Amino acid sequence: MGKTGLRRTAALLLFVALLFLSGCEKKQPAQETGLLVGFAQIGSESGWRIGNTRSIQEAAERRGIRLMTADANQMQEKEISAIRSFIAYNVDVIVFVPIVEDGWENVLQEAKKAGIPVILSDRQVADTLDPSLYSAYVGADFHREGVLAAEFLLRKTAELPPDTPVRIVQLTGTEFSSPALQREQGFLETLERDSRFVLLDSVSGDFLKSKGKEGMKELLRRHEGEIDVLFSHNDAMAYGAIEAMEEAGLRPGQDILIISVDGEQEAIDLLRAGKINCVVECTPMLGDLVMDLAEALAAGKDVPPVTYPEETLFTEDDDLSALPPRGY
Ligand code: GZL
Repeated sequence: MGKTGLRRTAALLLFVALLFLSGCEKKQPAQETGLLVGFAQIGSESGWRIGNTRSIQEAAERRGIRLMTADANQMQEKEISAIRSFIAYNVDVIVFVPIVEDGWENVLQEAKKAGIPVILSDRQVADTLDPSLYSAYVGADFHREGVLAAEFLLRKTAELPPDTPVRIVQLTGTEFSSPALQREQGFLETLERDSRFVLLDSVSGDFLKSKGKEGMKELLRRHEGEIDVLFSHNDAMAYGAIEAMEEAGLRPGQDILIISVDGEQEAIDLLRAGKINCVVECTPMLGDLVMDLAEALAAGKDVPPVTYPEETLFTEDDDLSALPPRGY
C-alpha cells in the first residue's frame, strides 16, 4: 500500500474514532464520485443549525460529492480536531463553521501547508486572520441583519412623541461569534443617531432556547416594568424569551416588542400570532452555494472571497398568507 494509502488508512481510523466519540456519521452519497469534502459543523443548537446541516448534506448528495461530516457539539477544540482529521485524510476541500472568530490560525496554517482549500460556511473568522488561510466565506451579512432590525424599530416608533424613551434589552448569541458581534454592532450603530433609544442591558443566550428563557427572566428581574423592546440574536432565544414573558404575565409583541433573526417556521408562526413583531431572515440553506465553491476550488478555479445569500425580513405589517413553508 502506498504512502497516501497508508496516510488515508491511518487518518480514517483517527476520523472514525473522532466520529464515534462525537457521535457523528459519514454520509454515503447516492453514487460515490471523486470529490471528498470534510465538513465540520458546530452542533445542533437551533432549528436554524439543523436546517443548515441538512442543506450542506443534501447539496453534496445531489452532486455525488462524498461528505465527511463531524459535529463539534459546540466545542471549538472538537472542531479543530475534526479539521485536523480531514487534513490527515487528505480531503479535497475543507468546509467549516467557525464557532467563534478567533483560535483558527494554527489549524488553518496546517491545512494551507497540506494544500487543502478551506471554505468558511455560515460564520466568519476574525478579520485580523491572514486571509490567505482560507479561500472563501459563504454566509450572511450579519451587520446588515442588525441594521435591518434597527430600521424596523425606527419605523415602528416613528409616531411616538419625540422625547419618548425606547428602552431595549438584548439576548445575544454565542459570545465572540461573528453573528453575535456583527448583529449587535449593526443594530446599535443604526440606533445611536437617535437619543430616544436606550440599551438597558444585554444577556448572552448562546443561541439556545433554554438560555434565552433564563436570560429573559433575569432581564425582567433586573428591569421590571422598564423594558419596551427585546432584540434577540436568533429565533430560538426568542422562543425562550416569549415563555418567560408569558410566565411573568406579559404579552410578547405587545407589552414588549420582539425583533428576532433567522426566519424559522416557528418564528413566522409567532409573527402571524402577533407574539413577534419582526423577523430578519438569515437563511441556513447554504448547501448549493458552498458546494459550487468546493467544486470550483477542487478544479483549481478562482472563487469570490465572499458570497452572501439572498435575504429579506418579515414584519407584522406583511401579508404572510402566501409565504411558502420555511423548511427549517
Ligand atoms: C447565523 C448562525 C446562527 C443562527 C443561530 O448565521 O450562525 O447560529 O442565527 C445559530 O440560530 O445557532
